[in-house]
Amino acid sequence: MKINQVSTASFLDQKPGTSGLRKKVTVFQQAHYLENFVQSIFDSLTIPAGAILVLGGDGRYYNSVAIQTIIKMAAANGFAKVMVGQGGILSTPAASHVIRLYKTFGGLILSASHNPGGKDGDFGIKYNVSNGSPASETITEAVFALSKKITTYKIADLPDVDLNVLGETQFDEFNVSVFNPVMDYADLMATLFDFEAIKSLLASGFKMKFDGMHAVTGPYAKEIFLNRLQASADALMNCDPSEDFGGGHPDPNLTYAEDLVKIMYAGAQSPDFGAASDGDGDRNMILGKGFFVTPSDSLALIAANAKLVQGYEGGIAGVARSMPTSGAVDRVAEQLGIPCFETPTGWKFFGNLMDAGKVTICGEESFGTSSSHVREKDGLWAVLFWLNILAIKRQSVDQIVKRHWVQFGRNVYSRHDYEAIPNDAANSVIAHIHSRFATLPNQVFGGHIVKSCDDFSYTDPIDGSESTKQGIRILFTDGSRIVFRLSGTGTEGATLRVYLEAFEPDSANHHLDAQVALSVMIEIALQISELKARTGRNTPTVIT
Ligand code: G16
Repeated sequence: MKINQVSTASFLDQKPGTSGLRKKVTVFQQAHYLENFVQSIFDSLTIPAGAILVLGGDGRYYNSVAIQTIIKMAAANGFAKVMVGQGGILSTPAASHVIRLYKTFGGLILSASHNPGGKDGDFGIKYNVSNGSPASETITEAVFALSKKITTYKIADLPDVDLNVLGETQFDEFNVSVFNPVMDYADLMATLFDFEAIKSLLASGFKMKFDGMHAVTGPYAKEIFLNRLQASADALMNCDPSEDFGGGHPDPNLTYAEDLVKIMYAGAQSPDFGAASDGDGDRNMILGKGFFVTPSDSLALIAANAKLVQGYEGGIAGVARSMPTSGAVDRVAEQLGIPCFETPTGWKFFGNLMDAGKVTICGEESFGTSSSHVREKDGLWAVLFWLNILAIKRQSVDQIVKRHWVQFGRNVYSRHDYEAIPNDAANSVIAHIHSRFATLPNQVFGGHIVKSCDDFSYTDPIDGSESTKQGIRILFTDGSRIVFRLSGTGTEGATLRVYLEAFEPDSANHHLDAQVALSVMIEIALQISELKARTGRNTPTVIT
């Protein structure tokens, strides 16, 4: 096997964000851009003899080109074997599972998640370590530092591998295995959930609709829902992956999963349960008939009902949520007498807690929920968890949520996103709120008294690492809260996220629409931040 050492010049913009490096496809298509980043990852590692690399992605445009390059670079950098999902397909949670199951060295997942795909869309690459978790900030910072001074990369002179044919190809000491990306993951789900109970729910006239958003979960959904749970074919929509996600934006929320939302809000004939997943299969949205379950409530409900589900019937050790996620799960943890951890945004912060056995279930307001069965968030897992709860309770989705609120109170919650605003404008909003930190406490806004404000910092309780500047919190004496944070996953300008929360113990008010119930908080957020004047935006791009 001939190994070429190729001269290159560094790019200075290869800083990984919340979840890996995400850029426009055209940026990745620049000569040496992908190679530089992959070599920087490999150079940050000590690759032992016999190391196996798991490789795959969400099937978006440029996926298969990048895979062929990475296979050749892995061979040149000392990996003994690359395991690649057939067709280059591998959902993020399935990749995490396969990394763990086969005790591999780690994996590269090619995805820009919920961001649009196609020639003019986004591409991304993320490195996951041997426990299946996204690499820590320490690793991603090291990769970024190396990417700024790289001068050469290594690539083997090998022919392309046919990604569509299952099986092994040997090149001298190096092996490429094209494997079925669905089966191991589907088998894992069958151990966690009561498939017989879900099957009888689906056979009882209960109607579900799962929207694959033309993204990676399609093949997984077909195997699990059609083959194993015997759902009818019309339970699935948009389950054929395409390179540009059917021209859509594969983000499972009320704005971008528009077709599913229409079906679920069509009145009496709507299905009983609706769900969607994103580009790489780690996000989920849960809907009932004309009813949206906020991701924060979904997390709380899953934790509260975990004992009903076979994989968790022994109880859960603890829960964790990202800081901007509502405190609904905290109330459940308190009642269960288990710890609840508050981490910065990003799944990578949960890995250590899970490895240490402190946390079983965790989630984020950004449509992510999962458990220690993998080290990633897991869209289909959340959908199956809900179906399992529904199969046992035999109540409607909205009944289950409303009864939960009666028991625990309702953390009314909403997120307002202002997408693709100029970086300067977004930074000026953040700087302005910072400048008010000293004077905000004790001020009264719309009857709410500011208790404190800060920029969230986190010290990992396991390895002691510090993460600072993780979002501005304005906390009120009555338990309400406003959080301002800049997204770390966008590729165009800045996305400013405003997270709004208020606690409502009185069930007489639980029927209120979140935007109505939070209207005063929304006004306060706009007033304190001067967002409209500073960004020129009068309304959010997305409200969830
Ligand atoms: C990624 C991370 C999540 C994070 C989300 C939102 O999700 O994996 O942990 O909550 O980004 O990040 P931000 O608010 O910075 O845009 P995904 O689904 O894009 O991989």
